[in-house]
Amino acid sequence: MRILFIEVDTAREWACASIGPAFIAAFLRERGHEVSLYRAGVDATPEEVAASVRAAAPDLIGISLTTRQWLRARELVSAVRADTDVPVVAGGLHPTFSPTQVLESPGFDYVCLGEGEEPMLDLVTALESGEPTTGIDNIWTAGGTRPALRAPFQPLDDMPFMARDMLDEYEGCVHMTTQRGCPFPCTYCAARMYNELYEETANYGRRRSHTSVLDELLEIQRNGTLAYVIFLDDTFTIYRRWVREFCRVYGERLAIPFSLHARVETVNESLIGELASAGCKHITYGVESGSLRVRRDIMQRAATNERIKEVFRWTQEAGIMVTANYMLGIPGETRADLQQTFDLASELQEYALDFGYFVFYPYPGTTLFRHCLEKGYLPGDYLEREANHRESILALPDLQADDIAEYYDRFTALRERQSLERAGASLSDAAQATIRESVQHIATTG
Ligand code: B12
Ligand code: SF4
Repeated sequence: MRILFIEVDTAREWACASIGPAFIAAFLRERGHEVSLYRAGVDATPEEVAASVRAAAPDLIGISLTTRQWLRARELVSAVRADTDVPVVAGGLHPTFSPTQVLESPGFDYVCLGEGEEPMLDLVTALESGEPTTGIDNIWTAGGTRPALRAPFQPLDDMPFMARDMLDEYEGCVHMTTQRGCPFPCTYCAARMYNELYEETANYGRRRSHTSVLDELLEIQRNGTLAYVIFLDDTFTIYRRWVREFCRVYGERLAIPFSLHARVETVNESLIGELASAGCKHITYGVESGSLRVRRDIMQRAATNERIKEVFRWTQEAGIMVTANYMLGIPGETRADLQQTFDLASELQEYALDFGYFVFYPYPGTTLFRHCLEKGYLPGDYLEREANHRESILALPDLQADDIAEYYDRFTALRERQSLERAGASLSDAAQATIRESVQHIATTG
């Protein structure tokens, strides 16, 4: 069967396409199906997308969605289905946690809840053989009832390597996942909601063996260029024993520069040293708030500011670049908390190469989404509003939208100052203006 995945771009600067379809494509191709990707760039009109899909002549259309992609996807699918009868199946975080919203929209025939490889194979097999598509675990048919869930795929080593042509990678800069799931309880996080989804079946958290990870990377190296590895795992540094052994084998056999995401609680000075020796060049840490109260009591992240500073210092001393991420406008936060976040960010500038700052958006399924719904913080038309990290959609009792906007601007100015300082005062006024403009661009697209 011929399956076409549509990637719904919502910004120009995201280099890679969604990861889920690359796994599903590999899984389906192993079983003889044809899978391709059509990337709906930000400038493509619904009519152009519909025409491209028609030209590809698929038997089934797949679409992977985060909440950010939802509104544009809804428009595109509606246009595509006005033009063709080919069924559409949506999967990913947004359809998993807002399935009825997706299934009630014109053109969506199926939603896949949770992991998609095996359900998608069953759906494709049923469609191909003309069998009914009802009763497939994880696949919710429009007009039908919520399906049962099958247990997550085990062991991950048996999963084929991602189909890299589906990712739009270039120049040997590759994306890798070594695990699925994150054991931490952050209340704003959509990724961890898979743990709850799968609570009744089996543990969602699984990790590949070192051999499997190395084999994939060595295969990429044999077939082309391997210049840089981006580990996408939510928290690469969980299970220190796994990480230590990884550093040993990766350092010996590859030592290609790589980056990863970590939490300050999961690392210590010696582990950071081992990561540096293996080739780690960049770590992104979530700081999120400068207020311990907000982090501990609202976000369920208990690390102290002292711990954060210590880990940033160790990382910098090991020669690894650090990026810090912050959040503004969390329910329960006050202006004084925002000031503490800004103060901590200013202090951490000494160690952090760069930072990201995001206005809180309540993702469906998360603890904080449910809290916002119960407390009436969400506007009545929230389903029709774009999910962005620039301005708050919430009506919060302790914080005005203006406060959040003011601090957002202060973060933008801090980042601009930092870029200018790093670029050096020796640059011309015109060059400095260009840097200011690009920083502004990043700040207004996040
Ligand atoms: C890599 C990544 C990216 C990449 C690629 C995006 C992607 N969706 O893969 C890039 C850099 C583009 C990106 C960007 C953003 N991201 Co991001 N990203 C991730 C990250 C860290 C890992 C994704 C991953 O590796 N998944 C591994 C695969 C195996 O899992 P999966 O994606 O869930 O796919 C499986 C199933 O969902 C299902 N499935 C998925 N698609 C489909 C489609 C079909 C047809 C079927 C049947 C099944 C199916 O099958 C897959 C295989 O089992 C996740 C965190 C996470 N763990 O999910 C955040 C995450 C997806 N990102 C998030 C966010 C918020 C963003 C941004 C808005 C960031 C920003 N501040 O601007 C943008 C928006 C994305 C966009 N395109 O518009 C949120 C999404 C929350 C939500 N409910 O929407 C997440 C969950 C982070 C979080 N902690 O909350 N991101
Ligand atoms: S550590 Fe990251 S991925 Fe894990 S629950 Fe917290 S925010 Fe989500």
